[in-house]
Amino acid sequence: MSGVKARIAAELVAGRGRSLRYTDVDDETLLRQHSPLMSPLVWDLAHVGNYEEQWVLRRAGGLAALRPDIDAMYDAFAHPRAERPALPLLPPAEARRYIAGVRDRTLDVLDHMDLSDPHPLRADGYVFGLVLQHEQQHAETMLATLQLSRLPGLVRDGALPSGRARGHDQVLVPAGPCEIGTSASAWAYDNERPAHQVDLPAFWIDRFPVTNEAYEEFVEHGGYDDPRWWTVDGWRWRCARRVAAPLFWIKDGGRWWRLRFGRHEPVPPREPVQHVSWYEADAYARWAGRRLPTEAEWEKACAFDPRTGQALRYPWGDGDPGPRQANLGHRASRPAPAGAFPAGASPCGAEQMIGDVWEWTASWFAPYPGFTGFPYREYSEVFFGRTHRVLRGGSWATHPAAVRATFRNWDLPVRRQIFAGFRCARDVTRDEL
Ligand code: AVJ
Ligand code: FE
Repeated sequence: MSGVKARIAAELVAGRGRSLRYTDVDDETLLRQHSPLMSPLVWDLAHVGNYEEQWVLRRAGGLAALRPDIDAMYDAFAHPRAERPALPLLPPAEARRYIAGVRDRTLDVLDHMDLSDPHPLRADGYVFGLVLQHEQQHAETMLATLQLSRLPGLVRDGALPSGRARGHDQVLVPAGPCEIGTSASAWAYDNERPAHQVDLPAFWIDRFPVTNEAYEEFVEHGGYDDPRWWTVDGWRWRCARRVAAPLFWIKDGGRWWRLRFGRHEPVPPREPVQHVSWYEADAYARWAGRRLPTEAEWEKACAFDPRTGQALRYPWGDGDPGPRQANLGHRASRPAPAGAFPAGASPCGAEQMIGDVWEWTASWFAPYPGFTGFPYREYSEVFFGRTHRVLRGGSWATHPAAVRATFRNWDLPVRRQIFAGFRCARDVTRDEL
């Protein structure tokens, strides 16, 4: 096998390992809907296999359908999440057998595929990048389901570097044009394409994501009780849901605790805050006299290298993420404290842009100029508009294969079960110029 094929095979194995680990629980837990926001875990499990069957085996590999009868059941658009538990889903053992059978054939298709074939699904192994990123994205979704289920287990206590610096520190990103998105990255999604220039004025951005201790000040200073800090929609949401702190925070004995995979623990002051909605992130930023960065600002702070005028694949360069650069891939079931990854700093000095927590941006999820939907409209296109906000940078639960400086994630502004936090930005004032 070629180096590229060996890498694809290894990434496929890694993703499947996660899917199986996160579903290594009793059948009742797999079949139950732990939250109306999430699918039963067994739905995700068979869905990743069915996606792989449709894209790798049928469309790219030209094989006959194995289970066309279940396509509709695992089509995310045919059945909203709330309906999924009522479907005649494959029972766990059958789901595991089905996805293993698909995977055997996938490896066979890989073995025989000519990766220099110009067919858009086959060139550079695009279709394998598609399914392996898809499975990793669902692995993260499964972790969010497990966190919502409040079941113990699957919590990992892997070591993470400790933080060094204190918060509130901002770095300056100089004015000037910068390349946003990519046309070259072989496995980039349609929504990351094409590369285009954006000219931005100078701005300041936080060196670190906002920490729990900084966010707690907002909570304790009545940030949730003052409509001045909230947008109209945000205030309405906060009142209707009676939100007073991040999801999974509980006040007891005069201090804040958090629930993490079924365990209560004191809120760790130096970790980035997570489980906040876009509305909360936006309100905090206004309270702090700042704002959320736009996604172009975020990407420039993450990847623009003023020495070359080029954008890097990651803040530290083009090399794959290493353990000293970012907290990715579920090493531990939490973000690392602010300042834990000085080796992962971007050229402008921003840290922890990749990994730890997804970061909400000010931007709606919208197409780049020249966008073309590929390979299907339902991946990105149907979500464009003033409905979903863009998140960047990946979380501790994101696999390295499913994040890079140009990667765009999106969600509704009310969502809090994802591993999302934020950092703030602000304009450069006249006397700072
Ligand atoms: C990019 C995380 C918003 O989970 O809805 C999974 C990824 N698309 N299956 C999602 C996705 C199809 C998507 N997000
Ligand atoms: Fe999916």
